[in-house]
Amino acid sequence: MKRGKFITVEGTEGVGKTTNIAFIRSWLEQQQIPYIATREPGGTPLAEQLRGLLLQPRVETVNPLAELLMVFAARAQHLAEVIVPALEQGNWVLCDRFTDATYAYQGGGRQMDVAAIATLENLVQGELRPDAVLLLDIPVQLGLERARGRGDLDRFEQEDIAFFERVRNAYLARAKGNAHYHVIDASQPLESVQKDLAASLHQLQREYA
Ligand code: Z5A
Repeated sequence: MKRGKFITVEGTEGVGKTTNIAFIRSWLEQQQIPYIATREPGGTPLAEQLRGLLLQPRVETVNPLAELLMVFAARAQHLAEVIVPALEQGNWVLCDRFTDATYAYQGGGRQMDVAAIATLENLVQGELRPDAVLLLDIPVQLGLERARGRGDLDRFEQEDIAFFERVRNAYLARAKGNAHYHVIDASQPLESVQKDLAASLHQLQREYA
């Protein structure tokens, strides 16, 4: 059986991931492509518990290495239980964030050693990498204005603007010259964002055929 495509959706705060993932799902359904939609951190009961621990605001300072290891612990479980079996059964996997988020948030935002992230990536994923990264990009200030209209802030959302500038720069640096990244201008009106997303999805579908 032909392995499915592994597509991830990435971006900083307020880029519209949730809104646009709903659009991608309806596109996949229209094309009658079998798929599963999942998210990181999370995607299994254990990984969702780890997500809760990671996002919960707390008084105790969270050690960046502890945070990084929790992200990859959740990922190992998610890969074994959900992502790899789904791909092997021929499904496309649509994942809300994956390891590019680790390079952006822990590498860029927390300024952790990128080589340590790469070591864990190889250990946890082997050779598995996304076939396409749909990176929704938006100026940080605009994204924060959109996101902060939503109410209570999680532990990451409480970071300052410099943190999110580093996150955005890390994403854009990874995307540069890398053909499997599709950088989409998410500051456009939603209709234009979704037109660009559909163009990327059609390209992927052609490559898969
Ligand atoms: N994290 C990490 O540190 N390391 C890792 O390896 C991984 C994750 C995997 C949880 O992520 C946190 O985990 C994340 C990094 C960390 N940090 N945070 N925070 P998450 O993905 O669950 O959380 P999120 O970033 O808040 O995602 P979200 O809920 O999908 O939010 P969103 O991208 O902002 O999407 P939205 O709710 O669809 O859009 C926000 C608002 O903008 C909403 O009112 C929309 O109606 C509006 N919107 C959307 N598009 C438009 C356009 N085009 N025009 C105008 N308004 C728009």
